Amino acid sequence: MILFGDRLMEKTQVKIDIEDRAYQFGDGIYEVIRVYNGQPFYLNEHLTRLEKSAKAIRLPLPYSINKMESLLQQLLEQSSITDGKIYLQISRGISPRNHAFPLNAKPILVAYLDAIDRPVTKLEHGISAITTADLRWLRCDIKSLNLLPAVLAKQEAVDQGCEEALLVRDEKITEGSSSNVFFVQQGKLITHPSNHLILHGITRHIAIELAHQLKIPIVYQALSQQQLEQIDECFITSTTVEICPVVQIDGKSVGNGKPGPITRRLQQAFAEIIPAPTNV
Ligand code: PSZ
Repeated sequence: MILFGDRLMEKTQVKIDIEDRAYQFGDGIYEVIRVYNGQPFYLNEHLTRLEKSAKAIRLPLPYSINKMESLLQQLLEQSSITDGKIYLQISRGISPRNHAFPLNAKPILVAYLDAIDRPVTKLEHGISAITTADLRWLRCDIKSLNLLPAVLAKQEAVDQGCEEALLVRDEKITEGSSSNVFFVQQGKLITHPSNHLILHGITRHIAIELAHQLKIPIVYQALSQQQLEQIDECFITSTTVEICPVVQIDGKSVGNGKPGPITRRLQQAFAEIIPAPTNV
């Protein structure tokens, strides 16, 4: 079932208009929310970020945060899926094609739930990454539907047999094509400051909180591509990939080529905050 506006309907009943601005301009915003054991994970944080993205592109949200929470709850309750991800997008609406904002278009919410599993093999053994140019715009903090540069970067990684592309702007690594990135050097975590050049990932924020709890020092600094030579560990974070070791970058091993001890401590701490099944 798909949540279309404030109604649940069969996927085959949903009609997307060819003049939907999400379709023609990528004019909209989205969120991906993890569901563990029937419970949306950090839902408030995702909806707060959605609200910020909406404000940044001057898109009036069609429903209040409370209303969206209850709609998403309905989406979860009618589904047999207990472990998955909710994709939620809001388009600026339907109007004859014209770049300027339409006067009377109504923003359209679409959300659905897909089953997914934790990426256990990647979490255990780590992934490989490449570096490539960050060709995105200057408001990467907005979770906008315009993903073409991210799509191209990810495909470049896949073409080289890798799982993620680390993006480089002005010789500095910003983030992954669909993840935030952290490095470990001499016992310290290094991550890009949360400015307009990166998405302020919810999982990044969780990793930072866990690092504080574990008394792992954090430096908010962009790592240059040259400094990659000196790092001991690397991991990426995202809603679906959680805290995932990166063991190879551009064909070179990170550290000894195995997930490092600080990454492992953070992964362990993350596993402990995943909601357990509730007894019914
Ligand atoms: O299922 C997937 O492949 C997902 S779910 C979320 C993402 C990918 N990526 C979100 C993301 C991103 O697109 C960029 C450019 N930077 C960072 C992230 C991580 O954000 P959170 O932790 O909020 O998912």
